[in-house]
Amino acid sequence: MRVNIGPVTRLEGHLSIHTTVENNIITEAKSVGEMFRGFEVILRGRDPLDAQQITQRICGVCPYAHAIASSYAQENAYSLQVPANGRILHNLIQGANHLYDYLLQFYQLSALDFIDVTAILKYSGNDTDLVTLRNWVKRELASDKHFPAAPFLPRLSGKYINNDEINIGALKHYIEALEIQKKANRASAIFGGKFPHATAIFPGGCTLEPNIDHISTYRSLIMEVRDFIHKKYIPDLLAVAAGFPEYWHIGQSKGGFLSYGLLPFGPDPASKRLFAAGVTTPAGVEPVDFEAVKEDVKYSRYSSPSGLKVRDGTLTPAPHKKSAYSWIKAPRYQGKMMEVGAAARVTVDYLQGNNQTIKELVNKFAAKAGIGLENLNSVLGRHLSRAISGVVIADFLLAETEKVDLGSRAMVDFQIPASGEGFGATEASRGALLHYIKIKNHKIDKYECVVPTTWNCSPRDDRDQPGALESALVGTRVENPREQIEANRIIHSFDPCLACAVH
Ligand code: NFE
Repeated sequence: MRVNIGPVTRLEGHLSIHTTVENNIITEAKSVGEMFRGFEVILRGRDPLDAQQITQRICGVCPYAHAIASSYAQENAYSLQVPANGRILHNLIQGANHLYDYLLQFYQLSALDFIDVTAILKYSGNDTDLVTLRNWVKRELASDKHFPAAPFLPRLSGKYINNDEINIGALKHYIEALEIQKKANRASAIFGGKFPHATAIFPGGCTLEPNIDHISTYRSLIMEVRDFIHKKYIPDLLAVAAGFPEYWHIGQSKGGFLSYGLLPFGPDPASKRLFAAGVTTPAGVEPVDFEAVKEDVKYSRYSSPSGLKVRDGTLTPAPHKKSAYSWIKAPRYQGKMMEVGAAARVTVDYLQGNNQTIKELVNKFAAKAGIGLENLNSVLGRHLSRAISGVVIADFLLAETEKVDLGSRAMVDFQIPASGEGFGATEASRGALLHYIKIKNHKIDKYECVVPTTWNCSPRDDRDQPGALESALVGTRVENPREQIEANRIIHSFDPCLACAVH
């Protein structure tokens, strides 16, 4: 039986999954990116300093990651020495965006796959938000007219958590999380200028000169976010995990893990990072080589050559290409499929022995759940990895604020050379993000972005190997093949962003 799930909701953009189901098992899955964008084409011939602004418009969720990757790439191309303050402000902007994004992903994009919204019918308190929600849900369920209580109902059929206290508590936190996300975004905007699409992130630092008001407001906002992560997000996630322990084993991708590392401790992006870079192999973990990244297009709607290295990348749309089924390219590392994202970031860091706190948190939660490191490659593993990342990043950001040298510049002066090239790599919330810039006659000659969801939601490559999400879906048992709540849980655990994937 063939079932097309799509467009999948509770993610960014236009993703469909074409599944084949036999005897309630998904035997084939095709990840279909349904839209073309073409930012790399837009960038050609422009002033290089447009890049960190224009690439932010790839996405309204992770714009800062694109600005940071672009800034690193340009700093590499211009041989810039960034002042310590500049890099700290980059970190403060980018790190707060990760915190916002993890809360958005858990509460708004995933929690309702597990939490039973109909439990709100039993709510008898007088919290205004919950009373409103109860009335919406009641009206939708009681009437034969359709009053969708979006985004809560309608929903897919399946098992949900059977505990009113957990369900109603999580629904309350769902609403509170929106306010907390706003605080994380305000924190980013203190130094970035605004959310989304920061004006102040530049190669060479940050155009804002930090003062004590900036620092103290930022700290108080991050402390509130941190408090919410510890007191609400983690307990809610653990309650979901306790109700669905089988999801430590469901949704495993069948390739390796790739992470570029996140949040450098020093001004040079090559300095030690809070999360280490690396690529997993059957033997352990190895350093990353950007030259090993190539993008295949056998099943992508492009007529440009397949298997090109990042520095050689080109983009010629071919909407009617016969073999193709997606607008997403298929990046591969040494020809192998990789999963990127929080689980990759945490696993790579753990295997590198880079950050002791990450190791301790993984060990603590793994012991509690009775799982091992390898179970981070699962639906719940991806969620847990985001929560662990949130804990570590919030503490890092507070420590970074102590290092700001008030009265010192956050930006270096520079001239753009007539020609040059550079790579910039970071971790967006959804994973490994690489930008490449080539400059000729003071203009952008080539710009390439290899983006997290391009890895995770890629179609098959030239050797017919599936992408990470495709591989994670195959073999999954679905109770109701027409709806596939199980597949939706897997898709959401990757937190796809199709705007980024097709860029
Ligand atoms: Ni549009 Fe993004 C992140 C990037 S994902 S959200 O995180 O880069 O492909």
